[in-house]
Amino acid sequence: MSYENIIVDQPAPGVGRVRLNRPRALNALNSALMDEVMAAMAGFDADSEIGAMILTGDDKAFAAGADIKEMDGKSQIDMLMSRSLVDRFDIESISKPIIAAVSGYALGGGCEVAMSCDMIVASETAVFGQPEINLGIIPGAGGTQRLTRAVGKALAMEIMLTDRKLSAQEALDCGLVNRVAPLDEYMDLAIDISQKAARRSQVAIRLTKEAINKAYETSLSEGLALERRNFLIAFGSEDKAEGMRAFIEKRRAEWKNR
Ligand code: DAK
Repeated sequence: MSYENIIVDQPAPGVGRVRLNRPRALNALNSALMDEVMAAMAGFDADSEIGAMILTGDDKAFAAGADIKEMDGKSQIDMLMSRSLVDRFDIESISKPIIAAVSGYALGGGCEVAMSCDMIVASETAVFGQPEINLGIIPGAGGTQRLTRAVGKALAMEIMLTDRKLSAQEALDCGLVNRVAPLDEYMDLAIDISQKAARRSQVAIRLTKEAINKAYETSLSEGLALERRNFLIAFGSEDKAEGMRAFIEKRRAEWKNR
């Protein structure tokens, strides 16, 4: 499939990568781009050769937010009736791990998309923020919820009420990102982390991701019940038999993803 707003490749065995490619607009997220991102990710999700995905931009910008020029002139009803950024980036529908590799600006919807991913690897130049307040709107793709859960109320308030930006190091210190690396190394690090997940049993990976995400959605007892259910599903898999046999025989497991 050919795309106009993204570049899709496989930088390492088992790893699919989607690069946002509107550099002149700092990868602002317009409707066409978001539809392409989701189509590419759904393709990787359905591809048995792919075990994990990277979503990235370029060195200057992961994404500077939803496309303000596209939103300008749209009415409330236009936004209601069209599929929004939130609908378009339906992260819940992707079962494989997604690593956001962030360099430069991750602002507004860009920050929200990165936070929707399962892990974030940042370059030292990354800048995170939710500057919607400058436009007279509020974050609408999860910022008030995901950022607050990640960094806590005090810092979330400062970021969203005063347009306080976070450097990569600050984002690391407050738990928003997993890792920070120099600009010329962050992508290799994201690929390395992706491969570590891609090499595992995809049955166990999928069940683990579902259970961790549930921790944000539910009470402890419901979360524990889902974990137990997923544990038992994993316990019945061919990969469980192989994983335990390989340990006992002191060899590397060969996953069937069954
Ligand atoms: N949209 C459109 N174009 C953008 C853009 C954006 N978000 N950000 C940058 N650009 C464009 C600029 O207009 C400029 O294009 P030309 O004028 O050259 O044609 C080009 O990218 C380069 O930008 P600058 O010249 O401004 O570059 P600088 O290095 O000077 O500044 C900057 C970089 C990132 C500080 C600045 O560009 C900036 O402040 N950008 C806007 C950041 C922002 O406000 N982001 C939040 C957008 S609002 C929804 C859910 C969620 C959302 C919407 C709806 N629903 C549920 C319906 C999300 C909303 C948002 O994200």
